[in-house]
Amino acid sequence: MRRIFCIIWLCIVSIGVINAEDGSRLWLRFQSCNTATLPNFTAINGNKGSFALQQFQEAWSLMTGNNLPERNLSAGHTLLIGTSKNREIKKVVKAKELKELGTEGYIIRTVMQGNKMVTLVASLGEGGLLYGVYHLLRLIQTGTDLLSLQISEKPSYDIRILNHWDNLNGTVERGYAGYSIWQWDKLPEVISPRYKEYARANASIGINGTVLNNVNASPDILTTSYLQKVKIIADILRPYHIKVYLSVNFSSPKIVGGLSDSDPLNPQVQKWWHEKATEIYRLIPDFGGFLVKANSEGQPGPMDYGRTHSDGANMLADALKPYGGIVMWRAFVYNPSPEDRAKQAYLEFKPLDGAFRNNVIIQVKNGPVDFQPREPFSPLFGAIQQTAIMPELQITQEYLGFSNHLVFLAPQWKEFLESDTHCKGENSTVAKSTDGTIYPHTHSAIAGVANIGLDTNWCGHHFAQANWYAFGRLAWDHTLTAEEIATEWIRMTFSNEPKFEKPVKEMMLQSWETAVDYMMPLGLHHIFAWDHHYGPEPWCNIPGARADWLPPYYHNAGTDGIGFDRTTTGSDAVSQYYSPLREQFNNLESCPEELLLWFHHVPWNHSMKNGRTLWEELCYRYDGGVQRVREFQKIWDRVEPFVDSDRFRHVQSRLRIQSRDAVWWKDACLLYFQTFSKKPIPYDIERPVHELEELQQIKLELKHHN
Ligand code: BDP
Repeated sequence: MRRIFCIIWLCIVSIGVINAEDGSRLWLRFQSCNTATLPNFTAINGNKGSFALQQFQEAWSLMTGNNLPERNLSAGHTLLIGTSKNREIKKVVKAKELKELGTEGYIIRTVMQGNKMVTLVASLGEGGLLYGVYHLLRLIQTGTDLLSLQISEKPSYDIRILNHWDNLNGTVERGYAGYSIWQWDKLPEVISPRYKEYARANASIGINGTVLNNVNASPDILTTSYLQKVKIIADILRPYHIKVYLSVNFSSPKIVGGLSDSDPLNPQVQKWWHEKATEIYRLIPDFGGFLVKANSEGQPGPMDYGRTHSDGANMLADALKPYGGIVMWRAFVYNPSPEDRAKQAYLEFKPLDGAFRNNVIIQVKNGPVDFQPREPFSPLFGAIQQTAIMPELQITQEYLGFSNHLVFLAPQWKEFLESDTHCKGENSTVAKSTDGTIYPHTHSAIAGVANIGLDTNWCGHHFAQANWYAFGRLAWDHTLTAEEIATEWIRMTFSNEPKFEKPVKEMMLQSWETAVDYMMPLGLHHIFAWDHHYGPEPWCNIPGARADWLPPYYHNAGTDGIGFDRTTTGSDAVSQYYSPLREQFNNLESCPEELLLWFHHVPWNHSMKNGRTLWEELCYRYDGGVQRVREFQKIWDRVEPFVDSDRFRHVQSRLRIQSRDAVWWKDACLLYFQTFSKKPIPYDIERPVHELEELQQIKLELKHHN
């Protein structure tokens, strides 16, 4: 009776606040007015003092107003949460089963014991238990029937890590959700409540590591006073099974340590790193390790001293080794040279395959150039065999409309993870070549550049939360489909109402291809405005600037056609791929049209598979992108009855911006490329509403850009 009263009361309260949803609770709203979807648990039991059990109780009391009574298995339906050491668990689950799933894996099962019903969450370790509890809570939140559960899970990747590009002064490089959540100036004394909320959100999706600071790293992070602040954060994240890592500046021994250089072969330098590692581990015994951007975009590195990437990485790896730490060494390298930028990382790293210690992982962006709206996968995937290699995805939308555009990235990441590298014949996907299936290494890992800031809703755009969510879910299980992930997220973040879920899901699933179409269809890339990467500037030509930082380098538009010739007669980037991919990409007819202008310089009159000329197809793609954003606006307006008014209005106004931006992209690109193609824009598509000259005058002052 009391429970029913509480639920009614909670419903009244939540209806009262339904207009005041601010997105701060992410997908962990635990708001349940619908008693029908709540399981009929009557008691809870498990390891004494278990953190996972506490987490369940917290969520349960948000949903029902009460904690579940803790008592031994009794009549009714007991929830049992325990590790393999728990007596009750031992009765139902074989130790071998749990062992096979490792310390992060878990089993969720509903069984009958006599007349007692038991739903159990079991794992070898506390980490797995926590993940199991969040899985169960997800099932409850999404309205799943718990009566016949038979779940066993273990993660695809060992290390599932966020990379914050957060600077120590509180700004966030390529961050579009306000200032950094790490309030360095207030630490170690003042502890923001956000740290704990952050930890819980990450734990709920299986993220188990975080790099706190920008890859363009300030050496200050390794000073003792900063390390003491880092320790506080690590202490807060620890119960949530999240390890802290740091980006380090390769010149730290010289800058922080006062040494004469930072040469990795200098014994003084090696000693400095060893001592630094000892200091760090004294403060943070489970410290994860270092992330390093070296000899890339002006950052210092071993090559400053005539050494190699492996000399640099191995020196750091040796310092961390005694404590179990790892080095994530980035392969994002390119120089102003006549060589195609897309080829450079491979040229630099492929010869070093096998030269790295086994606690080094090479971190490679999904595409060979940068985080463009669409790229082929980097040819390093599959090609590096003796050294572990980890994908780096970009959650923050640096190249996809910041926090103004609704772009759900799971489809992009799925396309990447499922790309077949052919490194060991057919079905050698990127996922399998990095998760330990094809090349077993000591560690497997995947990183995502975070989109989190101090904004109330964490990510700027309410729908950008879905990308944080999707990254965690895919890192945990890369076989999940984008649709499954969207379903879970929509149900927990907004509503289980099918009239909301269905259209919104369709919109999310189309949103990435839509953005590709209104920005850079058919393999176009990097035609952004100089530096801030928001709007279109395919014409951008700054005298004296590095060619590979300018759009014409990538699109090569001329009266003869458009696109980057990376075939065997061009830059020959195709040859960095395994057969039969290299032949497929090399041939104009077999190259996937989505990547056509990435690999080929194509005449305007080239006939596409649907019979249109390339020029016409380009026009239809841009226009299609614009039209679909307009559809998104309609979809969103129609679901208004199912959304609280704050989030409704917020998303509605962002879609208006996106719609205007899509037209801006279309007009800018088509009018500019038309100066080369000299062909009319097909008459059945929308006419440009801007003048090219007008668009060329736009110079955005973007306040979030650092
Ligand atoms: C580019 C970003 C730049 C980053 C760099 C990197 O524009 O801000 O520092 O990548 O990943 O995409 O190191």
